Amino acid sequence: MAADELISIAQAMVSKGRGILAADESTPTIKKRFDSIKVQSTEENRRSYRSLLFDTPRFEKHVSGVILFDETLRQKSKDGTPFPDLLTSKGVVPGIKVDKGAKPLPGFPDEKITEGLDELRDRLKEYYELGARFTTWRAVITIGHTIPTGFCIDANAHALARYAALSQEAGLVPIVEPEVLMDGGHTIERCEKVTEITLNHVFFQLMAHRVLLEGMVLKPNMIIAGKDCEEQAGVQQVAEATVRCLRRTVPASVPGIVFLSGGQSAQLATQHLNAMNALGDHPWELSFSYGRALQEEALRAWGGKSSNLGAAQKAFYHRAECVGAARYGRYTEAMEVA
Ligand code: 5MM
Repeated sequence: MAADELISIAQAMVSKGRGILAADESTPTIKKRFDSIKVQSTEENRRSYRSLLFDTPRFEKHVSGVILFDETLRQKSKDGTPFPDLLTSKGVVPGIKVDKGAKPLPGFPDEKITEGLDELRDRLKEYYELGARFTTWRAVITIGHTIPTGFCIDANAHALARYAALSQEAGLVPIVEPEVLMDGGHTIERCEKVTEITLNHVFFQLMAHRVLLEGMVLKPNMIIAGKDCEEQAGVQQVAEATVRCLRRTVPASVPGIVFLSGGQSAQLATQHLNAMNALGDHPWELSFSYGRALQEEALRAWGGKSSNLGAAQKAFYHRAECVGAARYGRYTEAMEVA
């Protein structure tokens, strides 16, 4: 695959004012989301819900790409259009989650390693044929008293780099997602230190595996205190710490950084991104790849009822518009009530 094709896909994914919708919940995760609104997780309900999102009028104004799960990549809209074709026709790049989930790392209690490298080359070939143009692989780093260990960080960084190199070989832009979890009572300072070490290891491995940095996108966590920490930092502190950490670790050749929301509320995830972009010029685009923060309001408005489709699309569009404004540092609280 020519490098210029990878570079132009990566640039489209982080184009100005837009970001990525993470709709790649695996079957157990989407079940949890549906349980929260008391909707059964059947294949048809999952298809209808994703169809609602992808059919939202003008959502492509704020969304540059959508991450799909294997099942969704093979599903169709009501008129029979395969979802990847529908998204492509709207100028939205379809992507696919290719990892097989984070599993216990043997010998390292409470730590995880993401699996899925076996047969990946064959799966990538099929995903490209089905219309995907980018991939994601999520690694999970947990903070505790004696963790993360250097071994766990290294093992995950190595797997991320193997995956990224294989994706580029198949003509697919890899989103490299090392997530330092918000779970726990750790301080914002600890999150910053662990994220800095993690990103350093990840970029060391990416370079060692000869991954084209201009043809990839990074999806990290923001620098934020653990959920159970009593001292939660303000929006400005989170923005400054996150940008500082990224400046120390992410080469300027990477075209864009798309944050995960990681359990933050929709509004807070919007405020944090806005504050980072308001800080001024950065070497990379600072964008979003939110799952829960983009979907939670729409999911609640939908509640599994087709009669609520319009309300759900309105809620989804509104959040996409707010986060789209945050891409320029132009989001205001007034947009929440507008
Ligand atoms: C961290 O999760 C990713 C971003 O979503 P949030 O913005 O809600 O944090 C998300 O893309 C995640 O990778 C998918 O939902 C798949 O997760 P599972 O746990 O099903 O592999």
